[in-house]
Amino acid sequence: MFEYAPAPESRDIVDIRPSYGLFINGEWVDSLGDERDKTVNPASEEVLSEFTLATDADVDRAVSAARKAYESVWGRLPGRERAKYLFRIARIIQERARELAVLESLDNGKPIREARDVDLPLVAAHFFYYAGWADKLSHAGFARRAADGGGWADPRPLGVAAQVIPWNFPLLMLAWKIAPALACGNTVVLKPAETTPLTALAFAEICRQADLPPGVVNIVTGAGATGQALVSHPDVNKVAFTGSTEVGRQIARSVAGTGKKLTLELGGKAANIVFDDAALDQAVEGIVNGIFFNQGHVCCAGSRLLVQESIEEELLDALKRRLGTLRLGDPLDKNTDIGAINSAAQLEKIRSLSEAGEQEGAGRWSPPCAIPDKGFWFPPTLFTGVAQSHRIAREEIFGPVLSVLTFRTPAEAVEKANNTPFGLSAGVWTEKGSRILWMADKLRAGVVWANTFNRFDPASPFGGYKESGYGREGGRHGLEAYLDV
Ligand code: TXE
Repeated sequence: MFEYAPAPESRDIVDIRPSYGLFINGEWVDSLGDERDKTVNPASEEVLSEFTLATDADVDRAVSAARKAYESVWGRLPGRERAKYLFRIARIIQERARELAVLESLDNGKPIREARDVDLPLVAAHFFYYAGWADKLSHAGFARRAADGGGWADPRPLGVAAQVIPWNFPLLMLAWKIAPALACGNTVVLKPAETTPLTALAFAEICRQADLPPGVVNIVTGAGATGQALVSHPDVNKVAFTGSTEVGRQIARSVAGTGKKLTLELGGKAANIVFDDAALDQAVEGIVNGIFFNQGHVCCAGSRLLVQESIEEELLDALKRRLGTLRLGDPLDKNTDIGAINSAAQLEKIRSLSEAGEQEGAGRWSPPCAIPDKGFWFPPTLFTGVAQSHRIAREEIFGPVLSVLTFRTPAEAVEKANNTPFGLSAGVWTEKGSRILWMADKLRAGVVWANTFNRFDPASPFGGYKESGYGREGGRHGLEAYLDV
């Protein structure tokens, strides 16, 4: 293990209230019920704040506020006016980026370096990107003269969007959902995850700072029951969900036949495929980034390494050396590579699937790694000799655990990569351009990265095949999910 001088970011720059209400119609309001929960810092188990578990009646108030704002203001505002608000929000996020990064790191457990250098720049970029679209929806191919000359196809917002987001990228998932919805003229009721409500609540304040008209964005906190009340509210026109495949299925069932539009971004079990001609040092960095970024709490994480048999030993040696340099610990320390697991429940899931890996006969390896006494932690872990039938090769672990499988030919790599109920992403490492194109064509994944991994851009559509969900977020395709024509 390497020795580092600690370089902690200051937590004094964030202002966390002891307790939060709901953000409805531009105001902080108390719940009509009295149920509350606590959000904790997963690195220390210290209580950060209390938040409200919104009731059905609270959700109803939020949806009514969103409806009123849609009918009276936002749905009628010219795109160039909506753009001004979105640009303003983007700039405020940039100005407050350091504070928001610390808040995210405290509530989620992610390393501050990642919150600061990845999450926050992408959050601002999404608002800038969709601000740029708001005044162009009547052009750029969205509005079209019908082919037979008989009329116009005109893009229209849907109305009220119900958005339910997970805990792995709390503020970034909020940006992915709110920015395109507002750009298209919809209003929003968003529910953050129960373990990470704080940046969504901070975003409510940003809406006030940006003078966003009341009711355009409403934030209701709560657990699954609040999410269920929100997505099944009869006055909602659009449902957008990111989370587990199981809850995605339930939501699809509850939305079926209601006329609501639905996009689902669910789990994954991505293959990161390394050929024998790949630049190995670069591939090792890509593998580490693919599975250990954000503790592996990433829907598109490269959780299955498919390595060409002839380089397995060499690659695993290099990978183990690299894993020995990863530093696990205080998420607010700028040196930290591996932060805390977001919750006790998620830690339990990672543990139990890892135990299943051992029981099924895979070889388990982790670098020497001191685990802090308090908080939820899991060391970077490799499983070798993994068979396709093993649970660790089939189920989403959503933690810092990599399952290593081998292949001989490109065709075998494709077959193994596609042998999963999921289809969100994949990575290919090779120096051969023709092979990259061939693989990208054959892989049943919404995103295929070549000689890189986990690279995001607001202009690129993101979403899955099969049980990874449907619909796309990001780019021009992300707008279509919030428009009727
Ligand atoms: O997800 P849930 P959990 C996967 C990952 C993880 C597993 C469980 O494998 O280990 O899911 O995580 C809200 N109606 N992903 O339990 O329950 C909930 O309050 C409406 C992949 O945290 O799906 C939260 O806001 N909403 C993933 C959100 O759904 C409901 C990200 C996600 O929680 C609801 C997260 C209901 N019936 C987990 N029940 C990804 N795709 O990135 C819960 N919620």
